[in-house]
Amino acid sequence: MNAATWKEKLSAIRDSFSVSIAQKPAGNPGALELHYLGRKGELALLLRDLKDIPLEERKELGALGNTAKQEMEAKLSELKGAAAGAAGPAAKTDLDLTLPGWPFPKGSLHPLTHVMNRLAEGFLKLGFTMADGQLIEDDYHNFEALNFPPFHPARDMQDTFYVDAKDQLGKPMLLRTHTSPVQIRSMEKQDPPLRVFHTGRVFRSEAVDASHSFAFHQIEGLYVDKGVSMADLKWTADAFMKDLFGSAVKTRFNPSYFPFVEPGAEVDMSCIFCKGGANAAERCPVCKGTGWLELMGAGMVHPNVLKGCKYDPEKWSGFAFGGGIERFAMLLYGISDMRMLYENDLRVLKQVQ
Ligand code: FA5
Repeated sequence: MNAATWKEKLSAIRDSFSVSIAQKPAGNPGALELHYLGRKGELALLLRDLKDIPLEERKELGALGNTAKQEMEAKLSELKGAAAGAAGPAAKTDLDLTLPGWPFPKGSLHPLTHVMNRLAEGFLKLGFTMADGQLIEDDYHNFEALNFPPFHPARDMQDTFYVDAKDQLGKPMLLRTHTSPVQIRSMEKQDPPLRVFHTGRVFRSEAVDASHSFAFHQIEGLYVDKGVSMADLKWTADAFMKDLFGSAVKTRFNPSYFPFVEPGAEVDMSCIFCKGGANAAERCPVCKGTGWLELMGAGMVHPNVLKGCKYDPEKWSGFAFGGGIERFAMLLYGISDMRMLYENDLRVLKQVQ
């Protein structure tokens, strides 16, 4: 090949490269690069032909070839930049990773759930296990097995919702009025000794006011073993109150009546607001100046209840207690009206998290 032919070939390659670049502004720059500048590309092969050209002409042609190569490389890198820009937001984007995160409101547990979880933690620590119960009960488990015979006046203490279904004895089923049926169901399921607690919803046909609801929550505890006494009940009630309200609180027992315990008691706790009356300059509105708050019912399991569950009362004894969760929540969070716990007003819920 002579120098003139070589120059013509170089000029043809440059022209065809210019046409290709113009036709594919955002095309595949890699393919063009390979076609013209690759090891077996058109320009590379032409440059290799220089070896056949006489030395004195070769220098000039070599310089022309190198200039053409540099121009092509410059055009190709321009094309690569344009292709990257067209590839989308990853290459060119408005995303600003330094901006703060999108505000996402975090949910939290309802105060009643929170209190039930705290109680559960406390009783699990004392060696109690969590027992199951059911919201729709039969007359036997809610009343009769708990020593409330039919027409017993104590039934009047718990105004009952009946549902449109009958139990195996043909008696109407009901919404449980307290968590005490869990005592019976636990003893039916398990031989003594046993130590269980349960938290859950109960229902009474009552007018709603600041301290009463028709659906509320209770905790129930039951411990049956050999030689269990009132002293064990007093220690457990005291430990339970201290765990929830702090080690400074005191507990006291007042005689009371529930058909399923004998003796029965109301458990009072020293008022956490006026510190048991000690700090009350005026009459405390929460404990009404008495220095004590009534918190739970409790007592030693009645022998009739043990017998009904096939536990021998000569061999086994036990204590049981039950209290209202709403009452605990109101005291813990300083809520004066129980209805606030059911309205789900965020202004209240956010204060008691
Ligand atoms: C009982 O329900 C017994 N089962 C407690 C018990 C268990 C006694 C084991 C002995 C042994 P009482 O009816 O007092 O007892 O209710 C217990 C608690 O439930 C009350 O102290 C109160 O805090 C709460 N309570 C009762 N009625 C309502 C109501 N209408 N609304 C909200 N809380 C209530």
